[in-house]
Amino acid sequence: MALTGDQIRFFRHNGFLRLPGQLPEETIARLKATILNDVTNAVEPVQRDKHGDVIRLSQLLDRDSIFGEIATSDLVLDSLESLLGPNIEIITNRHNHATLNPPSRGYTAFHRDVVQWSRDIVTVLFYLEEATVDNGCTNVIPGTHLFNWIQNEGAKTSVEGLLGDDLRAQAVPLPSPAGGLAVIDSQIFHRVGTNLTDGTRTSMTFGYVSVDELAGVQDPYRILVRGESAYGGNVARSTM
Ligand SMILES: O=C(O)CCC(=O)C(=O)O
Repeated sequence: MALTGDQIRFFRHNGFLRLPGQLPEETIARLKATILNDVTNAVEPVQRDKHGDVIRLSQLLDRDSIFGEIATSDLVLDSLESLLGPNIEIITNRHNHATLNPPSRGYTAFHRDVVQWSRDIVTVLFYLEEATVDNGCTNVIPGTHLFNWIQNEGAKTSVEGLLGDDLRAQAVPLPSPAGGLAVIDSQIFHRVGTNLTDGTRTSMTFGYVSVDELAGVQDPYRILVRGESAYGGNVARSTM
């Protein structure tokens, strides 16, 4: 569904937005079953916590066609078009993963999804289980996507060490029903909440960008999912 002007303004101002619409129960069940199968069989690439438990499945788009089907469905792209314009690519080398957030994971740090504000992306979170304050829903610090004077250290996306208590105190939880979707500006300070329950809190995360009008070559890690790869650069090449 296309976003309203107020939803677009809210996103630009605050750096996050709950998207309209919800994944149907049957889709959630298919996604969860596929994820559970790969977790049970520890199909690489996976990330584990300090106890050796799988906490993340990477490279979802290579695992099963259902992931691409849902990540590029009209439910998602119709809303993203309101933010990114008609030409949209999905990113395969950032996000593209499922997060289980088991209680054993403990505290996770505030981070940005990309280091450079001029290379921003938007991140869509697909909640496959209800996300609550207790089981570690996403936490965001509203408006901090505009705080580009707080510079990440080197190539690290973590900003935890750079945050003062004054800013940390502004964090808000983003609970969601199972099947709910949220979009964040990837420069916003955010973290997966701490899971204080016995269960998991499974989500999928995909990153999207507008087609880069100045890219002379196709980035092999980006796949056009809507519109066209419209090149708009000047013809002349500088010799600088
Ligand atoms: O699942 C979440 O709550 C957030 C995920 C996230 O921050 C990430 O994958 O970078």
